[in-house]
Amino acid sequence: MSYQLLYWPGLQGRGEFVRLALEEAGVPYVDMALRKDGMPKIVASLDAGKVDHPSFAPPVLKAGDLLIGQTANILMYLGAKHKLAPRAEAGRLWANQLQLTIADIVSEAHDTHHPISTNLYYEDQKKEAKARARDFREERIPKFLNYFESVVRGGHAVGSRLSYVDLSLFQLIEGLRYAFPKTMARLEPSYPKLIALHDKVAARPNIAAYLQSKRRIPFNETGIFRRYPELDK
Ligand SMILES: N[C@@H](CCC(=O)N[C@@H](CS)C(=O)NCC(=O)O)C(=O)O
Repeated sequence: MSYQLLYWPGLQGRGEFVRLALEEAGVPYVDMALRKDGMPKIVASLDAGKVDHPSFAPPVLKAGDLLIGQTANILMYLGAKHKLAPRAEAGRLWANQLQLTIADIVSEAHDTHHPISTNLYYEDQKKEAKARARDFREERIPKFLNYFESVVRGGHAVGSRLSYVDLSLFQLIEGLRYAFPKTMARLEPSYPKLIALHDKVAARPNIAAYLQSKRRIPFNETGIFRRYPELDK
């Protein structure tokens, strides 16, 4: 079975957390954003008139007859299928709990450039974005990263082997570095275990190959992690 990833074209966004799991697992998948007939399928996955389990927003994964939405939910599915999560209930729940916490900080990172409304341009909420980004840099990044640092044991976030949570923590660090380079340069020395985990993930053969490939869309200012120098200090 080949998976279909249904996600917006041209940006990493939340789709990237799913791509990393698919790439690490080494399973074939079709990135529907790259196909001519992709967009109608992406839009259909959100439409109750067209599919049984419509998602509110992408990413969505089509796996055979299953249509799965919500990043953490997709990763829970892939984790079980491709040995990217523990089998036992306690481990599965722990992985999901951490992934949902990653989703929380990802939403907050998004809100630094869209603090008032997703439907307004960044340029129309710049003043508020500055205030929001300041709080994110000074309070929220340290609070979340302190937490993640505290749960990394023996080089992994969940148990003693690689899980999809490690892949997502890698992506979180990458995204924060892109969007807030000065802040991260200052903060990173406080998070040696997270940075070691990030580096270990980057060096995994499938991930390293993926990062060098054209499939890895560069960060840009349409994604979640955006580099607006005025929001970093
Ligand atoms: N909680 C969802 C959030 C999904 C989400 O917000 N997707 C974005 C793209 S990254 C989107 O298309 N949002 C449209 C909207 O919220 O109206 C997840 O983690 O998958």
